[in-house]
Amino acid sequence: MKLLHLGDLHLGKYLREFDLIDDQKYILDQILKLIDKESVDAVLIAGDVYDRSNPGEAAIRLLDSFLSELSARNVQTFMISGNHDSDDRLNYGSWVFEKQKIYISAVFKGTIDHHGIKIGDAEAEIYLLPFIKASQVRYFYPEEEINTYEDAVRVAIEHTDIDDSKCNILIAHQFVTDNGRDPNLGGSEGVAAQNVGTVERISSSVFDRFDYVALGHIHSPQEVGRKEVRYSGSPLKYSVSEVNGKKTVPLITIDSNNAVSIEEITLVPRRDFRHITGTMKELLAKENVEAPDDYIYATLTDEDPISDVMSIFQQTYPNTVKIDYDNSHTRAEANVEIAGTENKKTFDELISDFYKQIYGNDISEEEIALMRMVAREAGVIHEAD
Ligand SMILES: [Mn+2]
Repeated sequence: MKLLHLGDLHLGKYLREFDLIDDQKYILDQILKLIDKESVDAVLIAGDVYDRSNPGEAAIRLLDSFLSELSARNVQTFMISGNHDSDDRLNYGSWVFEKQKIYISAVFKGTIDHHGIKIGDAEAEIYLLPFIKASQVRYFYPEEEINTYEDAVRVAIEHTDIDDSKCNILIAHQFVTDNGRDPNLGGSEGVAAQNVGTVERISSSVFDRFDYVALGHIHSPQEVGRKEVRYSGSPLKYSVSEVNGKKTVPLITIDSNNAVSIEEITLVPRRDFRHITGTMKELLAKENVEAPDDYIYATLTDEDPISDVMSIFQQTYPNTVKIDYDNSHTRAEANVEIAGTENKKTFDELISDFYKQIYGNDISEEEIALMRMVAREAGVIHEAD
């Protein structure tokens, strides 16, 4: 039996001003081709199906056609909601869809929904745990001590009847750590690691009873704690910070002895999202331009800012997403910023230090007065500073 693990589709997402719906359609078509090629029996979708709780028509149509294509192939679908989805909207029609072997769990009802799947000699039980918070589980079990998301998931598992002799597969959408070690964020999750409270972190060990855990929430593909507990990652790069990553999708095979094996398959997008670095002249030189339809993040090493640089770039690379500079000025600024945050120095002290670092001698009274005036005009400091 073969299962394909997907997550964080974020249908309807924009990359800055660029609507990604055509790229999403393309990648779902690639996934359907992969399903045909590998004779996949079931697809697991681990939440954040849509980018927003109130998805647009194009996103709804895209999910509709993807599910229809799966159903037409007799591929079973198991889908949960993530933190970006509206539970009730995603749950719409779910009991009707079950007749087509499309299983959706978007609303937590006290125990974890599960469905058996048997293909040839291989059998598995698929558990669907939608994104839950501590309060949602506390509501069902007021007598239990539930303070953290980990408590919530543990209690939900404890109250669900699980036959350990079977091959048990869980689909979940949570922030899962390996013994306190955070997963590597893609950057487009809508959560910053420093904002994730200890309350929300869940240790991968709560999933020890499961033979495979199909996770959603983190957009970089990776395992957490052991290779059978895994984030599929998003199928496309959804953030500038993901330009250097690669998108893969886990294909899980379960044999007749219930043994699980995992293969990571690379996804090739219609347009990649790439980071290029150099002077504008180098980057836009004909011989250096390749795949001009790709999404581009350009870092310019030119010493002076170039006016209207975005429109110049977009004549060659129409899908330029971001342009920044890496030159002596930006590096100096970065140094000042670091010094400033570390020591909370005054403006005068920062400028004096910086001056000394660059020129090797102290800044004069006249020069510092000039710097103060410029900084005030630029809005960096105010009269009171
Ligand atoms: Mn997500």
